[in-house]
Amino acid sequence: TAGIADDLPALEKKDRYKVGFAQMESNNPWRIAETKSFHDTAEACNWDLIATDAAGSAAKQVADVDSMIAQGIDVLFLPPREEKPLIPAVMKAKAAGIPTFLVDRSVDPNVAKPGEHFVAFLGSDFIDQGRRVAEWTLENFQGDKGIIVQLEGTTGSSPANDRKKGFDDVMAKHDNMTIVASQTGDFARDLGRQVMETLLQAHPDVNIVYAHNDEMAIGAIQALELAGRKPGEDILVVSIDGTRDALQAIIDGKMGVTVESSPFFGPLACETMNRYANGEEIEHWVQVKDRIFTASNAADHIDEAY
Ligand code: GYE
Repeated sequence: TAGIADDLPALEKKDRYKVGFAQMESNNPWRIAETKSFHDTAEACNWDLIATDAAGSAAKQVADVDSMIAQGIDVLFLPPREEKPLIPAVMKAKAAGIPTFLVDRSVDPNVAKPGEHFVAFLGSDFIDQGRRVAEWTLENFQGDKGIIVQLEGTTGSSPANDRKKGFDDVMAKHDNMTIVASQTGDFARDLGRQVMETLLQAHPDVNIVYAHNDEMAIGAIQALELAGRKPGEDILVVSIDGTRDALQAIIDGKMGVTVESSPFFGPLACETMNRYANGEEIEHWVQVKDRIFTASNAADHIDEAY
């Protein structure tokens, strides 16, 4: 196939493709919606889809990619759980001549590069998501001094790194805003709840909670309510994703905002892969544009949420 950067494996044009999707975990609605999106796309895009679930283990995710390579996939879609541990998987796929597209998370760009080791990253601008949450918070927080607790996503993952950076950079410019604690909740509801319980004891004066995803925000709301706090009244909860439970929490007045991070990657994966097979040069970052959900529009979007 012509027109493709010399050192990337090409993708032959075929009627059907053997496609690998190496999911990282399935313990939350976001991941389940993403996997479903790949399954839903398979028929329309003429894929024989091999989908695996690494159950939250980067080591298993690497092993899952190994076994897909052994099964002779034509193309790999990989959401790397963490930025560094999945680099060997990207390198092995390239060595095996399999074009790889990273979806929804990326790897350490100093080591594995789009256009060189993998074709492209398909996903959101996580720094901008963090920035937008911070800006919305600055505009809508009612008190004088913000005492902020941050619940971080999976340590070493690109969205956790970048959602923190975007938010922290904006808040650093505002003297009335203090981040008193920032701790991982691994993007999981239950851990978000547990971490919030602990942090609430250390910082009872917290009045803003920024969670890197909706699952942790919902967990935090549960912890706050158990402790007798009133999310939406005496504490502002802000987050990222746009899940059904988060939109409902916004409608119920318990959450202020969620900046969208869509899990529906199947159609974009199909389209990008076909462009590549046609010999088109693919931009290194196929960027997804995110909406913002607040009390003014949450009800309009809850029916399409997951
Ligand atoms: O926000 C989170 C999920 O990588 C963009 O991972 C994705 C994030 C998403 O666990 O809920």
